[in-house]
Amino acid sequence: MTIDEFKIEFKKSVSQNQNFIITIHKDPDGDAIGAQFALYLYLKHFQKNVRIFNPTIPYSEYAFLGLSEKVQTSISDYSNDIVFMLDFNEKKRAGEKVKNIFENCEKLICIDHHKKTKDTIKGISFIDTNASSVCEILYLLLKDEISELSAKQQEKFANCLYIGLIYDTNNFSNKNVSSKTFEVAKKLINLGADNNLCSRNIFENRKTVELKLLGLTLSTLEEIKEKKLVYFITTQRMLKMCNAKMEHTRKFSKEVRTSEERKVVIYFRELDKNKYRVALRSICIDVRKIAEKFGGGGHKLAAGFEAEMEFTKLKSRLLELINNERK
Ligand SMILES: [Mn+2]
Repeated sequence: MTIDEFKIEFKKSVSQNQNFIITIHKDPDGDAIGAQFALYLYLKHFQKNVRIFNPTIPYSEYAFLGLSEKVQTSISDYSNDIVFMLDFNEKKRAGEKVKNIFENCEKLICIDHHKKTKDTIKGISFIDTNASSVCEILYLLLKDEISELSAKQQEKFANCLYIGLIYDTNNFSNKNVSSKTFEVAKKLINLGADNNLCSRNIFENRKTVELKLLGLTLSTLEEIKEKKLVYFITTQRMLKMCNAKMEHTRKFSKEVRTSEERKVVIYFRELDKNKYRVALRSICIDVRKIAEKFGGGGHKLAAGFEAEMEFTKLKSRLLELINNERK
């Protein structure tokens, strides 16, 4: 389906229905939240009943958008609603709470840029894996009517979508950036998006406690030179020392990038005694295959999993699998 064909379907669904719920995946990122908020503003403009559902309240860096208080963490009576799935197309990624909503709502509309999974969507789905972000898709989908919004609302809308763009492209530096991404960015700036305000809130306004914890975490960096592999860890003890929470680590896997010197990067987080969340990054092996062996998943270059195992055992099992994958 082309975006123009989808636009016709989308507009039909919007004009024929009154009730909408917008859902995103668990551990939501800037693209998911930006898209969710922007679509909320759009539907509200047409006097629709719109509910924003997230399993958790958005992190404080999104507070400046002024929409976090609209988020509901539980929802009942949804049988007459059109439910949007933004930034994911595998239903289980939204978590347990949403299962019934997906089963019993009026219709689902999925808008995503991830690889299509086997899940069937009861409704319509538009997936463009060439798009940098869902926010890029949403701009192209909604742009015709944006000028109808008040100047203030247009600015808000533009900031929401701009956040998705910078988050998923790592400030326009990732491979997923195309000339279209820059065209959309230009239009959003013209609508009033504030690039400095967005990137300060998303990338720079980090809590001091987070930086202290990052210092301790990076001090654990170990290198296996001949394998061009590094690993590092955040432990429960470090959290206590810094009076920090595990959520403060959610950007840490980005801190040690892969390079010619570090072809494989492993980041361990101790969730509990003998329980770890592991992030894998590589430019030479398919780390999704390894994550899948532990019941996890992800992409070829970036994947993750959780494991209940003693640390040294987990580490040696993982190094063994990585070695095998390299052969
Ligand atoms: Mn995304």
